[in-house]
Amino acid sequence: MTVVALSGGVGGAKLALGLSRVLPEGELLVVCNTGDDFEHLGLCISPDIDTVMYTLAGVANPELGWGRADETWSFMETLGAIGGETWFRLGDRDLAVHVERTRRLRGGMTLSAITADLCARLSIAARVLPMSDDPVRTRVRTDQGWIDFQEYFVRRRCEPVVHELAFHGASTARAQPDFMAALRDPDTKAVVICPSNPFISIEPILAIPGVRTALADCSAPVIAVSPIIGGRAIKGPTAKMMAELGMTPSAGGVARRYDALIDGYVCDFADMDQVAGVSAKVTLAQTLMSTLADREALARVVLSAARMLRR
Ligand code: FO1
Repeated sequence: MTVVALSGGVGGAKLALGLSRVLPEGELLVVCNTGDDFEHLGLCISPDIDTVMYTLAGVANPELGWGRADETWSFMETLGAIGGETWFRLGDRDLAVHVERTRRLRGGMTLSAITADLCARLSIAARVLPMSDDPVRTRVRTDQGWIDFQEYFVRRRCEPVVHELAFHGASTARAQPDFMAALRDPDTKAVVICPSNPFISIEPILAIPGVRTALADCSAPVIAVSPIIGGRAIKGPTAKMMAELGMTPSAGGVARRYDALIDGYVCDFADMDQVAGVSAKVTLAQTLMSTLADREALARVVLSAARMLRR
C-alpha cells in the first residue's frame, strides 16, 4: 500500500516528513520536482531532491529550510575571496553531495539510482525519486526577459514580474518508471500533492508526458494541500506569482488551478470562505507546519481525507 507524494522543496518536504512518520515503514514514495535543477560551478545541483532527502533524514538546516544543519561555509568564503561566484550558497557539507552526485552522473549513473543510494546512506525509509531521469529545466519569462529558474529565484530574489513559465525538456522527458508504476498500481492508496508552489514545483511534474493521464486514471484519490494560508504563501513566491499571472492569490485559486486533477483539497481553517465553488471535496485543517507534531497531524488529516475519497 503506497502513498505517492508529489513535492517541491521546503513546504513539500515538511509534509513528506509528516507522512513518513505516520505511515508504516516503506509505504511512502516521494516524487520530487527536478525543474529547479541546474549546473553551477561545474556541479549538478538538485535542490528539491536534497531538501526532501535532508528533511526526511533529520539533517535539514532549520533556519534556511534548504541545505544542511550544522553547516560551515569555508568553501563559499574562500571562493568569494578569490573572486568566484557566491550568489548561490553551497555549504561545505552540502557540497560533498553535489560533488559526489556530479561524479556519479558523469560516470553514467541515473539520478534515480544516485538518489536511492544517498537515501540509503542517510537511513531514509521512504523512497525518494526524481520526477524523471531526463533533464527538465524551468525557465521564467519576466519583465526582464526569459531567465533560468535559479537566476530568477535566488540571484534576483523572485523580484522580476513573472509572465510565463516553461519547462525545457519536459515534452521529451520520460517520467520515472517507478513513479508511473505506482500510479498504475491498484494498491496505491493516495496521491498527495504537497503544499508546494503549483507553478514551479508541481506543474513541472505534471508537464511530463503521461503524468496527467496517469493521475486521472489512478485508482487512488488525488489530494492537494494548499500552500497558501490567508492569501499569503507560507514561504516563497507562490502568492506573488499568482497575482502576476492574473490569478487570485488564495487557497481557492490554487484549488481551481488543479481543478479536475484533484478529488480532495486540504486548506487552512482561515481559508474557509475562499473555497466556495471548489469542485474537489474540501477538508479544513491547520496547515501551518511549525513543529514536527504539526507535520504529523496534517499528514493524518490528508490520509483520513484520502480514506473517505477512495475511488
Ligand atoms: N536558496 C536561496 O535562497 N539561496 C541560496 O543560496 C540557495 C542555495 C541552495 C543550495 C543548495 C540547495 O539544494 C538549495 C539552495 N537554495 C538556495 C534553495 C533553492 O534554490 C530553492 O529553495 C528551490 O530551488 C526552490 O524549491
